[in-house]
Amino acid sequence: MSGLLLRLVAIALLSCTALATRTPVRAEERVPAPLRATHPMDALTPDEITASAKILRAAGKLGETVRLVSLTLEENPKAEVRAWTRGKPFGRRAFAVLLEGDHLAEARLDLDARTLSAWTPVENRQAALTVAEFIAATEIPKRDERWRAAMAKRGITEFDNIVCFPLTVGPSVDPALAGRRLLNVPCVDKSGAGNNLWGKPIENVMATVDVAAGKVLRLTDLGVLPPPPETPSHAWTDSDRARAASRPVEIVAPQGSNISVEGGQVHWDNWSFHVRLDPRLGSVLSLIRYDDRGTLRDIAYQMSASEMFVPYMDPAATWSFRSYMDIGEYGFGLLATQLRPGQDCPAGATFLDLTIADARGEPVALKGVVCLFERPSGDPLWRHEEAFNGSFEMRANTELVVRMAPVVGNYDYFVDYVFDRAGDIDVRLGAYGIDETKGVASSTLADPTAAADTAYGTLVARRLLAVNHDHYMAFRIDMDVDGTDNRLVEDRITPRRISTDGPRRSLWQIESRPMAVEGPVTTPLNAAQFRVESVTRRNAQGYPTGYQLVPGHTDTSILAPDDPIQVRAGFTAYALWSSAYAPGEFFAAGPYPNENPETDGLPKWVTAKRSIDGRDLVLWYTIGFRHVPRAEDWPAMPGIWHGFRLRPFNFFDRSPALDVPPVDAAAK
Ligand SMILES: [Cu+2]
Repeated sequence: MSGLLLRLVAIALLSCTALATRTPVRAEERVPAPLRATHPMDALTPDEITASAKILRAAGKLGETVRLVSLTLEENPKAEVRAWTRGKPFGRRAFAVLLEGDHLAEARLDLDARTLSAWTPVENRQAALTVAEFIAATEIPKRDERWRAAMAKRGITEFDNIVCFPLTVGPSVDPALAGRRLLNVPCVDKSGAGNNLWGKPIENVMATVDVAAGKVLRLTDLGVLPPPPETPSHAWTDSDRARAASRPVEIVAPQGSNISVEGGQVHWDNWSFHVRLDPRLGSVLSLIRYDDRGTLRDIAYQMSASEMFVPYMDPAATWSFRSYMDIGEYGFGLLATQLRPGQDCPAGATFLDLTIADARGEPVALKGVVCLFERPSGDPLWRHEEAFNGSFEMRANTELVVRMAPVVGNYDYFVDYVFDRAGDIDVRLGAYGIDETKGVASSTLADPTAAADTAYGTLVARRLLAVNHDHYMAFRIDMDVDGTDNRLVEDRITPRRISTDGPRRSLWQIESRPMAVEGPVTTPLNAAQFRVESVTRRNAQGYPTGYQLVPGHTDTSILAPDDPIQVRAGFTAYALWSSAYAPGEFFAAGPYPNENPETDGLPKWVTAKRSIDGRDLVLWYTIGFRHVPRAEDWPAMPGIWHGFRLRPFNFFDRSPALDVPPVDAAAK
């Protein structure tokens, strides 16, 4: 969790000096956070954050002992935002989650009237952890006598090189600990470590901390285990440098960018959308529209990540709770890292600065946390060489990428939205970083302890195991295909026996079936195709205009439904769900997954079985993949990408990409 800690400390330091610290990396490519909202979907501006804190203080709700867990834009009603046109006035509202001791509450603020419009205490739920709590929790064990004694048993009496990583505790199943602000805190020894802190876990010792009370409630010690002998590094200078440097290969736009960014409003090719950074969800794309020969057509009202569930597969007391909800417990936007020009994104990319609120309601600038860039995919967009007349036509594929990279402890995630010139949107999740590691007795499979040690993971170095786990990332996709009146259709690929005079005995046909009510899609995703279609518009051939969701590789959870960590992650049981649109339904595992032992969010909402036939509907797609670690993951993982695609399906009358000029057209 070292990256997380550094990031949190950086945010804490930034918040002291707030916006004065802003120093552009390359001013000409940077788009500062808007000082004034010019679009209803703009994130809260620095002034609005300050005004919100003032309203809360005036109402007596943000005293010295109160912490703001989050302060975000409260979106205006969807119908209002859809009808809004540039230059028209719009209302501004904010939503805050506040914590005082164990008391959690939600506040709704009217920023135009400068009033607190609603105050709602929240019972029996724990909010996400705050930056201050994480920082505090790193030091709490070091003050505890039991923890010090456990360290002394291991010969550790100086703690300057001991780094402790606070971890969320998963569902609260121990009545003795119920209602407390808990973190489980294991530690590592960073003596001699360079940039990799994951090589020397002080295994088997873990403090369970009540961060509100500032004390250790319980110390778990499963026995002394000598630390792994090696100090890993992923610095280039520490590699064997056996590979010669290669000549550069770059993405450049020699005549300038085709991307236009104004505030959060983006235009590229025929696409337009709004992008903002939400502290919890990360990048949020809204009002995704396609300019079809002068007519702006709706495709999706909003698209964002919703929740990320990462359960580990080790039953030890110091591991079994590890079932992180990276978005609801930590926050993807809060942990979004500054993207480096020429490294994370091409040097000529456009970088967006964004502003969030700290625990006291001060605005904090996050620099360059979203980038936008074009790239040639290297593949054709379309092509045909006609053997019978020698004609040849091809169009090169250029894409627009919208990227952010949250670092959640040991993991560096990339979330990309990729737009092409034929109406496709690829949503991609990249997983990078470092394996979460466990100290063990074995160095190789030849050791007598190896069978037991490797039951739940893979040895990646001497006495170091990388533990098996899953990643499930739910995306919320509020489709509006040519308006809000849509339906979800399953085109079942159905094999048929046929009896003809010829040699054929079988073929397949499409059996289309609209989904009447919300819920999980239980048909195996490879046995059908799934479309969201308009009930109000048809294409030239008479088909309802539609967009297809093309699943990628996906795993669903195979944990037992009564496993407490699965109970709160019910959305992972199926890869694809639908729900009726309802304001406020953003989070697949509910608004407060931290410590929650119950099912909340998507699986709970859809028990209402609301109609989605001809209504405003939302798709939920979870990218799921199991991670059996391998030697090559250590000490820094080469990334792996998974995703899904939205593509037009009878949305247009024919290929929308015929008018893309040929590669050599500019020269003619
Ligand atoms: Cu992994």
